[in-house]
Amino acid sequence: MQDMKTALITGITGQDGAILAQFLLDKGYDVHGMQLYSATPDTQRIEILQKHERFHLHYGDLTDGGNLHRLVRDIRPDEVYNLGAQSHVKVSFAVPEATAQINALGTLRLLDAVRDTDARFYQASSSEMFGSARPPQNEQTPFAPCSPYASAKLYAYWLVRNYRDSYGLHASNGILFNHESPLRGEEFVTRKVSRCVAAIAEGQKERFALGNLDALRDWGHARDYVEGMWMMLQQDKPDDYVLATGQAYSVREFVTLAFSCAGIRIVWRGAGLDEKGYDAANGRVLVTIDPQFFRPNEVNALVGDATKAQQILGWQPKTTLRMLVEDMVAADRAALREGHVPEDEGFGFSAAA
Ligand code: NAP
Ligand code: F7E
Repeated sequence: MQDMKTALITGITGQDGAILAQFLLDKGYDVHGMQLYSATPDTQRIEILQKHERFHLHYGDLTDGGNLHRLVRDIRPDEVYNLGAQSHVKVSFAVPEATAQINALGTLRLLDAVRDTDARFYQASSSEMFGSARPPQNEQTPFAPCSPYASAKLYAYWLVRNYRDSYGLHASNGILFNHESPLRGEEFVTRKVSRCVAAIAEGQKERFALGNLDALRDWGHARDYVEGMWMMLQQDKPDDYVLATGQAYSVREFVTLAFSCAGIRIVWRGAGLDEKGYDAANGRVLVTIDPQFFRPNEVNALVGDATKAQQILGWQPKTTLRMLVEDMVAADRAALREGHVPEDEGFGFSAAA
């Protein structure tokens, strides 16, 4: 095919990498994904894509500059999507240096590998960079990062702008607010909740524990957001865009909604560490608070204003929070019925995380 484009995606095994890969394959792209070496690889999200003739996997690592240069030289991508990251905010307090190596210097290495090519570059910047800045946040809001994760992402954000201004690189920052899906990592709050609610609804679990229920987040569906990433690279000029729904919900509201999707009405009683969520039908405790899930520093409220993306890209989120939560809870219930055994409380969350 004459006009077939080639894309290189770092972080292909993650939520966004897998969904973006599918999106680009559907558009006729040749998709190359960079996969980290692991003795026990988890390629579940891309299993179905591996059968596709236009899907190719390469070992690579954002901490290895030579490897990135060779990949870009050999693949000669038209578009590079830098989605690879240590993406967990709380974990970044435990491994700040590794987070900086991957998220900050990793982006520098990849930009340098792309610098002398015609490839267009997408950087997975994050609403976390706004940190303690007052919502709603948009492209003009001053950044105030509150974690090693956010600080590393901010370094990468500025490098993208530096490379764009200094070398004329078509490099754009997508400043994305939280986006979720049934493919979301199990350590993020939405997926932890959808899995636990599914397990409770299927009679396989009694209750689970969470951290800060008051945090406000702007949760969208990842499939809407990967389209926005692609739209940014189709523009004549590179730029930076916020993608968000503009709607804020607390973690508590998310949990309430998830239970309602499973036909359970939850009521909240108590305050602070003593707050609990009860099954309104029988008084059973469903949710407790465990300080192990608190963070050294919390981002209280992230709510995005995506007016610029709407006006210039024509981007609009298509999925409501209710649709997203229904999708996630239904997928986790179906997985349990197919025989996936739920893990212990915490679902992969160790005290260190
Ligand atoms: P994710 O599921 O955690 O995926 C991260 C990916 O990065 C995984 O494929 C992971 O590989 C890979 N990775 C980790 N260390 C790496 C390294 N040293 N070199 C290369 N790749 C490495 O994250 P996501 O939710 O899809 O998010 C995609 C990107 O968007 C991330 O950069 C994230 O920080 C950013 N972001 C996400 C959101 C959101 O709400 N999802 C919002 C804003 C920005 P393994 O699977 O082998 O660990
Ligand atoms: O936490 C609170 C927690 O870990 C959301 C990443 O994709 O989005 C994500 O970062 C909120 C926080 O996502 C638990 O304290 C309560 O306030 O799901 P999360 P995040 O930190 O917002 C941004 C945009 C990114 O860029 C990141 O890569 O939920 N919370 N109880 C909890 N969080 C977790 N994980 N687990 C709990 O038990």
